[in-house]
Amino acid sequence: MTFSNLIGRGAFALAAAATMAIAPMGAEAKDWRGWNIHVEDYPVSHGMEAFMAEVEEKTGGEIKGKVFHAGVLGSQPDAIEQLRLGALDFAVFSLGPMGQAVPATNVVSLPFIFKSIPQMYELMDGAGGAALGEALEEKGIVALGYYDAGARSFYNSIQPINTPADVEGMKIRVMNNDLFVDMVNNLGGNGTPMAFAEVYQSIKNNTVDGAENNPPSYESTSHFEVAQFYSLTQHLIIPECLCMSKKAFDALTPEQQEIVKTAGKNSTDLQRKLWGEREAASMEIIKAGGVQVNEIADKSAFQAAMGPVYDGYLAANSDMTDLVNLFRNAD
Ligand code: BDP
Repeated sequence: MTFSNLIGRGAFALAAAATMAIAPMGAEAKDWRGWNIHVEDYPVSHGMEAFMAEVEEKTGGEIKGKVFHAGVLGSQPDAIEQLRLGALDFAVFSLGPMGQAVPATNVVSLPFIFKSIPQMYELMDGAGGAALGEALEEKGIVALGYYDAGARSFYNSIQPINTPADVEGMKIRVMNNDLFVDMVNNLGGNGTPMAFAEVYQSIKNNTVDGAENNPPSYESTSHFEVAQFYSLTQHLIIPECLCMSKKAFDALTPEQQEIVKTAGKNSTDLQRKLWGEREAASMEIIKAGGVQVNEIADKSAFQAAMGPVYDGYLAANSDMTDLVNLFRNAD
């Protein structure tokens, strides 16, 4: 290589570097990473894929990305931190284990706080969701929409649960949040926090007697194969958040931000529709798999047992009183 050739290359490299430096912010192609705890064929997963596809298409490929399913990028508590730091760009999180990072979200982890799924939609699409959105944003998370995760009910390998007395002495896995430990303990059981990925094995080897979840998660994880009593207590309705890293969101142009918000809304609509279909399908699968399902027409004994959970929570978090009342007193 001659000397003048070398000079020529150097000048080219300098020119290229200068072009990159003056390119407008947000103009470089982005390559997003999305975190998901669920398997690929699941309403959350389809919602996330649709979100990414719409963002990719509408930005003409300026933003590309990949959804990593089945929790391969780690547990939810770790993923929340990564998202806040910008190491992950988007995710769908249950608001259940979000309380530690964003205390206001604990309001939806209070048992029986919502009266029904339609009421949950109304609150989350209105004042309730807006209040939680602000709290999330203060912690570096942008809520683009709230997905449906139905209602959670208890399942176990011992017996049907019809009254709180049936929970007596049972070791029940819960998501990582003291409120859920308190919830099970106030029913006379032993609430045991544990990562989602460990539950199947723990029920199988009797480390725990059961857990609690919505029909699609109970089915998609095969927990129903090892815990064949499903009792429809429906004690928790916990929405999920299609969340973006505020760091990643703030790095977008205003046009891109609009595209992302619209895609978030569209994917939420899609996920909610798919959720209803999957719930029905999951109930069929578990029944065909030998599960004994029992309805609980009168849930008042379970609700009454939750009084101390509310009292303890409000005593320790008096600053949350107005927020709890906003949800609790809604029609
Ligand atoms: C599922 C939620 C998921 C939770 C899981 C759990 O969709 O986000 O991680 O429950 O129980 O219903 O851990």
